[in-house]
Amino acid sequence: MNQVEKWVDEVAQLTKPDKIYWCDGSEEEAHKLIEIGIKEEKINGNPIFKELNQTSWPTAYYHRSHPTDVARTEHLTYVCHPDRNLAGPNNNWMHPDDAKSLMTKLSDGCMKGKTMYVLPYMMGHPQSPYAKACVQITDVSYVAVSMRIMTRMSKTVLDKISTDRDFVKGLHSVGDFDPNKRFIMHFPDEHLVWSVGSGYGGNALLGKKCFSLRIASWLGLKEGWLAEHMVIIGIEELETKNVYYILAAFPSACGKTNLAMLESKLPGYRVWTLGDDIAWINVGPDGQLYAINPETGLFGVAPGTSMKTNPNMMYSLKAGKFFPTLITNSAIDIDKNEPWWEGLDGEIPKNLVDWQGNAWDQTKNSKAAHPNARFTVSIYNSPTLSKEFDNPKGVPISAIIIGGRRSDRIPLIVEGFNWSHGVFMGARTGSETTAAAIGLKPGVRRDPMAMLPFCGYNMGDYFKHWLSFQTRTNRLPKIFTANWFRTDENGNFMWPGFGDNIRILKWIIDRVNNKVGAKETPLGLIPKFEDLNLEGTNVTKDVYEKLFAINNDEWKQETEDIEQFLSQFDKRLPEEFFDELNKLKFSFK
Ligand code: GTP
Ligand code: SPV
Ligand code: MN
Repeated sequence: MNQVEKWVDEVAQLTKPDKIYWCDGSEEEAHKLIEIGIKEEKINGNPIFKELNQTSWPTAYYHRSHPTDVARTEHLTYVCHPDRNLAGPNNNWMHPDDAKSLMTKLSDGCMKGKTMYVLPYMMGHPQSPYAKACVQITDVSYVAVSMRIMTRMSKTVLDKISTDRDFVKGLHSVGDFDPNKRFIMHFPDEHLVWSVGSGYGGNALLGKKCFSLRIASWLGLKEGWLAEHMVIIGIEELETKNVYYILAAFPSACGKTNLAMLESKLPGYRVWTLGDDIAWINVGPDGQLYAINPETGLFGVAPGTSMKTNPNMMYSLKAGKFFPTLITNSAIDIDKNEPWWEGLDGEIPKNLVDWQGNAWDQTKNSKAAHPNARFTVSIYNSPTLSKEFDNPKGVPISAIIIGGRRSDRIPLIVEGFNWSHGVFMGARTGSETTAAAIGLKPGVRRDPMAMLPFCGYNMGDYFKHWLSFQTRTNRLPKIFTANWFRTDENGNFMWPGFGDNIRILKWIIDRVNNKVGAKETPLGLIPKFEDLNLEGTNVTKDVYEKLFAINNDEWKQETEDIEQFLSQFDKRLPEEFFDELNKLKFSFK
């Protein structure tokens, strides 16, 4: 028995499945799994999959998750380092021994009567020096099919493991969906994720947030690289044919997927997609930062997605190329057998069932689709896919944007003075919480680099790790902070956003190329009105002033909030941050 077989055998002894099925990731197999999901497996009495209209939505299948299981559950997510301080105040912690015995109890016999699927997959291109071999075990076809879309799943990974030896383990069971028996446990030193009780997204597709961010960030700390919650895009200047690669971190449901597939509103520019959620970043041989996207799929928020906001995504969803595309927890137009969500183009269909399967009554003012309804679609379906997507070396990075969702006080775009100031700007970023996680208090929370729920170790050490790149190379990209979400007195967004975000990306490229100057503020450098191309928008000089306004009282309060947040990292906080905090305090009194 090789080491994978040994591990699978151990897990089977504990979980006691009826059958064990080794997946090969083929299209034929995906058809078979969908069939099983339609005819055999059930959640809450409902079949796992329902076929949608194959004429208007070719290859699309519908999935309804358990009603208590519709988003990540941060309060049930633990990072189990042997030492609590390594996990830090940013993580729930349990001692690995205690976590193991709890999970062993919850997993005993949890696959009785079910099939155990074994999924061998790579995160990253198999030829990439940065890629990692992984095996996930699961007991639901939805996860097996989703992983085929999201990762490079293939039996050849098993050969790689038998020579490389090192592989990342993901053990997943939906259990009985009881929220009281739901845990997502990470064992960073063992390269193991163990998740029971949830079949949803980031809780269940263990190659995604659990491995590629929580465990990978820990590997990155030890090995000198970064695993980040970031978009990777290429911006092509059509005249010169130059492509500038940019990374952008925004918290969950704050615009990454939309930015990744941006349809430029400025002639002369085109955006190429490389990733919409996760970037692994290494210092390349030439000293530049290089990024790869370890995933191959897009697990995106459906509500708000339309031909108006994200036409490239609508094409991808209906492309009918890579099999299959999954739609989870949207509403269904029962006359057409098509998925529907708030914000989709066209009239609201007359006969809708909501995401829980009940006839939808529009007068009741409830949402038909769950606000965190999502689609799972192959990135290879995307008309904007960059030709560098499969480049094992990744792409060289010119700029990093870190953002959040703030209705007030945060300017549209700000450039950091230098790397360490930029890192501080990223670390102090806050964002209003969204439906992407269950049980979060509404309002603003600090979310450094959009990594608060995903950093697999103490964030004090994480900040130092970011700063340490200054000592490794002098070719670091510029860092910017962005906020597309500032509102006016009536609560309306002042910035048009979506395809118009290219106007900000253009300014960033102009800054990278030293083509334009900038205005200095206590927060960093902002664009001069005349350097932004705002032709065809409603953004007047007056709106520009409001988008970039820095109000003393708001910032005095913001600074206090930042200090309070950072103080919990105590002695682990880098020196540089105290200097930056003092500068803020001095500026806003
Ligand atoms: P995760 O998949 O959870 O990591 O989310 P994400 O960061 O990829 O967010 P996504 O692009 O799916 O956008 C989430 C929500 O933000 C949707 O409701 C979008 O319509 C909205 N949104 C995205 N970009 C913009 C923008 O530029 N302006 C405004 N006003 N809203 C936006
Ligand atoms: C997020 O919440 O940031 C997502 C969705 O991308 S999930 O896979 O559930 O984490
Ligand atoms: Mn995300």
